[in-house]
Amino acid sequence: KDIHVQRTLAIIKPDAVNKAEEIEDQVLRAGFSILNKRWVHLSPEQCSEFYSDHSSKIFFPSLVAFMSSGPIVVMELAKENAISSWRNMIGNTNSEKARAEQPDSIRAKYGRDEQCNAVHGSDSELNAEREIRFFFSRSVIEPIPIGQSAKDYL
Ligand code: DGI
Repeated sequence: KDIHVQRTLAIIKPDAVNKAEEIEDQVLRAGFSILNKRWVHLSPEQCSEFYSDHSSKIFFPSLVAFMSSGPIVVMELAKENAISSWRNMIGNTNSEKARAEQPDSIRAKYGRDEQCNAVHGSDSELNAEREIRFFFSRSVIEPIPIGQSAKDYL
């Protein structure tokens, strides 16, 4: 049988960092390895770069403002079929729809709507590679030391 270990990028967004430990527990219980983890607070410019695929969307300015509004937890995850596995575990982009169709999903439990939806997951191998590189192979984003809790930082 073909076992394909993949890597993906997960983000706990500003609206859910107060539940970071709870969410990380679920990540580990689902069988993911956390290869890398950082707390960061992105500038609006960095958020615009991260979401550049969405720059023409009507919601882009609002998305950038939200994602730069506070600290986030960024994790590089590994598992068999990590990309689809994590996307399936987080549920629909719209948290209300996630609650209707997949009540045990992360967005159903921790998200509010289609913008404040608690978590991010890469949607392809190409994007996973780009996103992992964005956070873990540059020094321009100042890290908040791992181990510092959200409430110490906020
Ligand atoms: O890959 P996803 O995060 O599930 O969804 P996506 O790539 O279509 O959109 C990226 C993010 O942009 C999403 O997590 C939240 C935000 N977004 C998507 N659709 C809307 C939106 N934000 C607002 N305000 N309105 C939308 O319709």
